[in-house]
Amino acid sequence: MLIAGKWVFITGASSGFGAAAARAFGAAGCHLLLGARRVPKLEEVAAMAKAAGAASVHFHALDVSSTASVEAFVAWVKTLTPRVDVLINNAGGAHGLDPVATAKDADWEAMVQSNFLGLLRVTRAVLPLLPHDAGASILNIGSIAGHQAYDGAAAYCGVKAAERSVTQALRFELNGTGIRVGSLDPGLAETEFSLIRFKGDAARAGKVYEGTVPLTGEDIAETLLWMASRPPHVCLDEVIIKPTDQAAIHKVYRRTKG
Ligand code: NDP
Ligand code: 8X3
Repeated sequence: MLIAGKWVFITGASSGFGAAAARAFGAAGCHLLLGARRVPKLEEVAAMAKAAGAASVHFHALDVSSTASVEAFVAWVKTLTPRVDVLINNAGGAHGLDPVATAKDADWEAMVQSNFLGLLRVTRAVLPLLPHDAGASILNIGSIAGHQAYDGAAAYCGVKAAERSVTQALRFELNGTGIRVGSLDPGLAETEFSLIRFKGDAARAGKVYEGTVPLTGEDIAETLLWMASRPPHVCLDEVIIKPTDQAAIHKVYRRTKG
């Protein structure tokens, strides 16, 4: 499907996968609608996407944990375009790596609000703008954490498992509309993810990727672009993408130095 000229809304576009997706969809000639809380970062991403060849780039503050913010964002979108062709629900991440016994309410709440309720809120607000029978796509970012739980990540794994359920429910609800719904579920990828999880501890975040070759934002962006540009009758329901070095959550090959 020709993706040039399509309107693409990316949540969490200020860094990582979202920023890389802005550049990739921009290079493909799309109109971009970018949202996140850090507006100065969005401004940098927008300039990069414009330089890459985007048809137009628009950005606005968005906090997916607030219904008022989501509704204000979508009201602003409606002043620019009557339709959104591709919605990428990417905003989210992990907060902490504590076992249930010592985990903090604030971390749980942040993960539920952004990864789970945020995805629902944004989708509800954008659904009226998605055209029927025109190859529109809702692409949700899940994780291999939604397939396999691990220690210290009960809440994060829980919200990513919930993302899979939301994707599947939407697939049922939208059956017959021609709107595609898919989940892209990555493994280890080097972005700001671990820095946020470990509350700015760069040394601890760096250790997550030490000695191994993780995925990059560009790997995810290319896959999203491929999913959104399949012919309209093709829906990639669920795609798992992991580094070659990662056979499973706990099985990551690490090269020793020297
Ligand atoms: P980053 O931390 O680099 O990016 C996260 C993005 O989400 C930022 O743009 C951030 O923007 C945005 N965000 C977070 N909370 C909110 C909020 N309440 N409202 C709006 N935007 C928000 O990490 P990644 O790019 O790696 O993460 C993107 C997605 O991919 C997440 O859902 C994550 O769970 C998932 N994922 C990541 C993997 C990895 O290993 N990196 C693997 C599998 C899945 P801002 O702070 O400016 O609001
Ligand atoms: C991010 C991948 O394995 O760090 O969702 O949970 S993992």
